[in-house]
Amino acid sequence: MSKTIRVLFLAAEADPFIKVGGLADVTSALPRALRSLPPDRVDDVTFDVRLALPHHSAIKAEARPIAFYSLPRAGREVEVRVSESLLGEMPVYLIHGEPIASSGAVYSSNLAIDTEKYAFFSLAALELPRYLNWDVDIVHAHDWHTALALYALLLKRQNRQEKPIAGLLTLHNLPFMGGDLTEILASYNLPLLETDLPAWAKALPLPLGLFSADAIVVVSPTYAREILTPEFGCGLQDFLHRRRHLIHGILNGLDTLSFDPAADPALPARFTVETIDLRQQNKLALQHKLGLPAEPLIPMIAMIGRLDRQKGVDLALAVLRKLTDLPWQFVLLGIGDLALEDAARALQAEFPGRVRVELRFDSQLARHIYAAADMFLMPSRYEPCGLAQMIAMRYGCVPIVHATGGLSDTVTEERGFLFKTPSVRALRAALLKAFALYPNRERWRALQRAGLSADFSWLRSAKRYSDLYQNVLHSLRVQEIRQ
Ligand code: NHF
Repeated sequence: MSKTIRVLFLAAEADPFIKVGGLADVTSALPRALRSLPPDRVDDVTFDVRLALPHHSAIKAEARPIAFYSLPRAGREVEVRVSESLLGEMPVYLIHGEPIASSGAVYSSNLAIDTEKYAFFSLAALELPRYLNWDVDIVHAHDWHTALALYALLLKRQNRQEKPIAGLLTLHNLPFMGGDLTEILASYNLPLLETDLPAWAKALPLPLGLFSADAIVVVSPTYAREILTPEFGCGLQDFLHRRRHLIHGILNGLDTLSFDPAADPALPARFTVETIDLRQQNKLALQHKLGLPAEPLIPMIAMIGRLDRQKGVDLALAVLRKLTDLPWQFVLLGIGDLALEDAARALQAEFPGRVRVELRFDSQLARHIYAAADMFLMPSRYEPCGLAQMIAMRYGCVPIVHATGGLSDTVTEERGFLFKTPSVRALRAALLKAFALYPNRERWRALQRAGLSADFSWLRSAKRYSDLYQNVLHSLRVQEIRQ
């Protein structure tokens, strides 16, 4: 018998509505991949997945009003206005209300304001299915911003108010846990339950979401193991260890239709595994565009993304300074930490003939760089999944990465270079290895071909989420029968 599982995704951002980081790629691609899964072979299951986002002021999408209700708070009512937009065929609900309107940025520098805004969003979004008469089975929250919804769901379940709904949390970045909820919970008349969380975490959104979730997905199998250790567990490792049976590592996918070197309009020369020699034209075009010497055989190293200590940008800049007796060119694209931006500018000023630093967000230039450079540096100190290394491989740019999180799970020695500690020394050794292999065209091509042929599609991840949804609903039913 065919069955539809209804899932409401809750997220702070989703491409193309609003995008700050990699989270937006996942919350845009995964629900659509789930919706387009062919019906399950055995149970004939399909997914009606929909997405709710805060109606940030920067969102300009067309939307039609569909619901209007209010949340009781400290003796008054806070209005919630919801409008519906579409992403392909998927309904996207944009939730509007005073706490969202009064805070301009998606993420501000004021954690208290963000906590207030996302608490309102989480609680308002949780009520939405009732107003839509949409009989939701699973609420799927992402990161700290929406984790409170799972806690509120658990409270409802304890009160046996409505049909039990399962709660799933995908963890994209453990260190970001949100701000103190003690007063906010009280104002919405929600109790703070006794939990086995450490004292400092008892009233933070992400830990409460982790406590409440029926399943926790971590965006790569390696990061799922790493968060159980003191080095990566951010103080929650013991708490998480007690829940390890609920934790699943599922690697993010890549939008392989959009990131396709054979069809990407941003590339001067498009290519496939068979015509990989055409890549050379992209390199020459990029050297020309950026005013670097047109040298086809010099190794070109690239780095693209947020300029952040997490990403190891400081390590990359330090290493290049130590390797100036070797020929290379370096292209850096991104924005972020002001001190790192200054350090990058300083490197360019010192080596104007071989370094180009483009301090901006430019997705078209990024695609050109992926399709032109020879080596892609990603010395992240930790990396829950990482997307750039997958794009790099798909575009024939050989990754050199710290063996952590999703980098370990996507970059193999057949496709790139891995080093074990995030240090200048280890990164230098890995770069030297890459430089030594680079002149061997056959072996270099083999690395590129292996990367280009790897399967990073969302279909693979969506199938794993589909199995997990079904298992979670099954256990919930079993729990209900037992109670
Ligand atoms: O890819 C989306 C992204 C990850 O490693 C990335 C990160 C934040 O740090 O899951 O979330």
